[in-house]
Amino acid sequence: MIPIPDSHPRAESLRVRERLVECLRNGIVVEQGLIAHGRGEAFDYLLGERTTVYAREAIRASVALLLLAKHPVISVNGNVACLCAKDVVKLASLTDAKIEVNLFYRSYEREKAIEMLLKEEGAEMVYGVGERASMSIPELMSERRRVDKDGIYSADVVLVPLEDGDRTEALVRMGKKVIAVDLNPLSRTARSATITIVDNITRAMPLMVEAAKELKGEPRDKLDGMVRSFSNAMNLERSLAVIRGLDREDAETGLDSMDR
Ligand code: PTJ
Repeated sequence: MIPIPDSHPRAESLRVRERLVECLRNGIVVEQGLIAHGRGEAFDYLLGERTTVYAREAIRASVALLLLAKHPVISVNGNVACLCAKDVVKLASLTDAKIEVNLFYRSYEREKAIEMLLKEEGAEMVYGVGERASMSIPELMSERRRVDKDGIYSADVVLVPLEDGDRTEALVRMGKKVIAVDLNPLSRTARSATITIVDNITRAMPLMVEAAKELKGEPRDKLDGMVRSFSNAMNLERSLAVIRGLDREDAETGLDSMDR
């Protein structure tokens, strides 16, 4: 890993790249994961590399939905494991969610490497590894169709950071509520999820953990109100307006420069 001086204007972004390259070398991330991250970076640049007020609204509604769920599951792929394994474990513990490995470029070796990383960070049980992923999501052709009977298959709410559109649509068709984290507000995933957080997972996941700590003790009707009053279509339009430089409300809050 090359030393990155704190004074570098893109220091954080460069550190994340280094981490992904390290994860490519140790078998967690696939080459395509670096390309996917590059696409995400481009949108992040346009968003100002900060969490917008709209992403914060989506984060709170998502955490409320996870806390209300009977069988919540957090789906983990290579990039997510690499960039936020610790926060995945924390969020799962706070919301009583299961953790399932689900890969687009599936291999048993990667599943085991990701399982081991999650366990190093404190996960007790990791679903979806090897023979456990014996059920199929109907009408889905990719390797992502294979899911765990006791995990995603029987979940009512699934958090799918960095997802592909096909599976999001298929999960919604199965009657599940889907929470996506995607920097691209135009993606099919973003458009078809129940709630989309348009933010970098490296910022969104720690904020979800904080929101879960805060909302955990709240009454169900309050959480329910937060979910009901959230409109994904409107939130995406607002995120898009930020990208297009048309949104003053977000720019004027100054929240992010204080919070980070
Ligand atoms: O580990 P695997 O085998 O499951 O493969 C994982 C990748 C990411 C390669 C696979 O899911 C894939 O090909 O993803 P896509 O279809 O390219 O979608 C990635 C989406 O995530 C794009 O819309 C990006 O804008 C977005 N994205 C990338 N990096 C980030 C991100 N969104 C939030 N935070 C990021 N850091």
